[in-house]
Amino acid sequence: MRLQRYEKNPILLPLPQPLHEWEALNVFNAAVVHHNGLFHMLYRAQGLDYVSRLGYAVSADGYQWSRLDKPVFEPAEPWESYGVEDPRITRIEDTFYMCYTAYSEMGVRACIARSQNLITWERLGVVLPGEDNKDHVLFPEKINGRYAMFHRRYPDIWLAYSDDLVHWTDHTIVMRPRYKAWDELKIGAGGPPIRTPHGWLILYHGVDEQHVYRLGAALLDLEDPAFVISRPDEPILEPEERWERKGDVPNVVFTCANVVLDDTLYVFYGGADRVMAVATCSFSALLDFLLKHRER
Ligand code: M1P
Repeated sequence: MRLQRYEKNPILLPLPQPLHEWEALNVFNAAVVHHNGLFHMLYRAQGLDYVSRLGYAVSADGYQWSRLDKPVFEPAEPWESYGVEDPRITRIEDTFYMCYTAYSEMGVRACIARSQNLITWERLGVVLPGEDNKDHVLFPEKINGRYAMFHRRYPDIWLAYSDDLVHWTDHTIVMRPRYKAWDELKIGAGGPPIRTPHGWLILYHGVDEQHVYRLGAALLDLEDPAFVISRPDEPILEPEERWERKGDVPNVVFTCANVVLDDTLYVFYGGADRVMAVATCSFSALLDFLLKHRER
């Protein structure tokens, strides 16, 4: 099972123009949500200063995008001084929550902000204080009465629970890297988990000893997402195109966003830490593939 790339990828390129210095070098690893009939994207942008800021773009079809001239989210806290990175947006009831990585001389920190309109954001702060952490993403609904979130304590994907989205407890490992596989070195969650009748469908990235980033899929128990129902051996996307192999960091496909519309799964991903792209598949076909590879 492989994702099909959009034939006119990349969908977003750096803009080396005077008004866009902040996104002159790299635009990648975006969050995307579908809301009120439009796709909304918050993408990570770097200019020549290498500071990561978040830009906003909008699209009717997920392929053609229009963007704003200025970033909508920029470093503002001491722990964000080198940038705000890799947004993952989850809608819970009427609020959008953005998980993002803050980077500074202190290291990387897992942060959350919230918004009603995807443009103006209110920070909730660092949610896993005192530890290097990233690749966190919220579930779209509470599980057994509590908010749930994946996060990455190197090199594994972890699950944690919270009553208020700020204090997180009951940390459990969900998936570890696999010995001598495409995901042997480290792994991290992709976009928000997707509820299906058979379990939570998730996408994740995995890295091998040659530092090649690929994407995989898994199915987790609805009541206890620490229980893995299916994790096929094969990746669903790996670097092949020139703009996935060459960029700011070579051989990277990295996703923070998945959207399901009718039976199409749109996977938005960064190519080589330089451009944004999209690939799709039939959602029911991916679910069938996962169910055929059930582990127990
Ligand atoms: O350069 C590849 C990726 O490296 C980091 O991801 P991770 O620590 O999960 O492997 C991030 O900096 C990510 O943004 C980047 O795409």
